[in-house]
Amino acid sequence: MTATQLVPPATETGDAGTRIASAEVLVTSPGRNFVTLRLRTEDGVVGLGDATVNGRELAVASYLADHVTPLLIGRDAHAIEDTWQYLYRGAYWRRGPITMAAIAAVDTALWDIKAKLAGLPLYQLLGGRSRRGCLAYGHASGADLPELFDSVRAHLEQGYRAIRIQTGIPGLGSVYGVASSAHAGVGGGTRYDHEPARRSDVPVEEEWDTRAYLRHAPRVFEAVRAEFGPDLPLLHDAHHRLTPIQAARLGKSLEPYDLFWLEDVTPAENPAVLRRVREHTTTPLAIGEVFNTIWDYRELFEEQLIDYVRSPVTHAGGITALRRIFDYAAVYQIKSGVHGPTDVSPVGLAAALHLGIALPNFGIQEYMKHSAETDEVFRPTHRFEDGLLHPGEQPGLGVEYDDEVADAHPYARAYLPVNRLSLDGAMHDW
Ligand code: CS2
Ligand code: MG
Repeated sequence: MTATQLVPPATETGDAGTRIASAEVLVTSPGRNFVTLRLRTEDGVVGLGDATVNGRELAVASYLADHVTPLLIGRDAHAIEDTWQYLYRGAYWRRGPITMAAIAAVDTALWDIKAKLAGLPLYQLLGGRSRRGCLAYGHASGADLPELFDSVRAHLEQGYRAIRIQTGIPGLGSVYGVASSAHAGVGGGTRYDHEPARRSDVPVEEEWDTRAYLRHAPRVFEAVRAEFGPDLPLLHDAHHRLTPIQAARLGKSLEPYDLFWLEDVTPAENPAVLRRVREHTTTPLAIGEVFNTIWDYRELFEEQLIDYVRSPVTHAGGITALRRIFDYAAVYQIKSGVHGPTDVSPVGLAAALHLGIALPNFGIQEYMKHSAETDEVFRPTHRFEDGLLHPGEQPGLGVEYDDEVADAHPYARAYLPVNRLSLDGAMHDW
């Protein structure tokens, strides 16, 4: 090849056996909906990627099946970076959750294949192990303090070493992130899985009152510290519901209770407002579960306005893109805090764990535990021991998709809830 020739396209490189021979978009609903991309090379090596966007699943399935999978056939499965750029720059319509989840699925599946071809667990290709395991946090919640305390105790018994705290608010009905009393525990019949978009024709309507919340939150943390002592790392999610000045007040009022982080205090569209919050409080801030690209973080990193990055592999363009985000974050002493509710599939969680165990600036991993039905479909091999998550030693991601079990759980339309103000019923952020 002469110096003026273009790089050969990925369809002309690689051994014949490593070219992509098939690309399937798989939708299943073992209790909740998941979208998975499965790539297979000519030699029969299989890679999986998670493309689930909660409550909008079929949009990603169509983006992949109608516009992306036809482009993958014949490409060299080894050309991960070129394929990423081809799908991102090539589409012209960049960014956004649907596009980035689709690219993430392709990227993750290609890393799975590359690691299987190398005969290594994926984390070995990302630099190898940097720690014994990934510190996980679980979700404790309760309609009131006694229920919340029971839920915290149940999590401690399960070995969690860091716990997110959400509670009901006096005077309000159902509130996001709070399990009903029958489901406040974890494990077995009492597992907490409030987050899934509920199967219904219209979203459930929840109720909100910011003043009541701002009054109640510090009381809850005061009570939890009094009951469980000063050591336990505690987290809290404000779910994008506050104005900057309300967020500043919340951060300040929670300072005595030494939070590990306060998450998503303001809406994601205008991240620079966190300057205002930062001026007023030393409570550590986390954001990013609905961000999609490295550019969304630029001001936040360069001005050190946050402490933890919440993007998951699934919604930020895959392992390739998230690794770049974390490297950029490391320049500013900012750590990972990867999103891991049950709507991130076991494939997305496995990808996060392989990345997390290798990362120099790993912080914490959210871990809600998938249902037994979900694990029957995906057969994950990661382990949770003594509060730490381990990606396992299987070549690749360590996840296998069981078609027979998956097909027994067909897609069912489901929606995330919406949120209305108690005062006048106006729509509010949820
Ligand atoms: C939540 C999520 O885990 C979290 O921090 O904010 O459960 C979020 O509500 C869902 O993933 C939405 O799909
Ligand atoms: Mg959150």
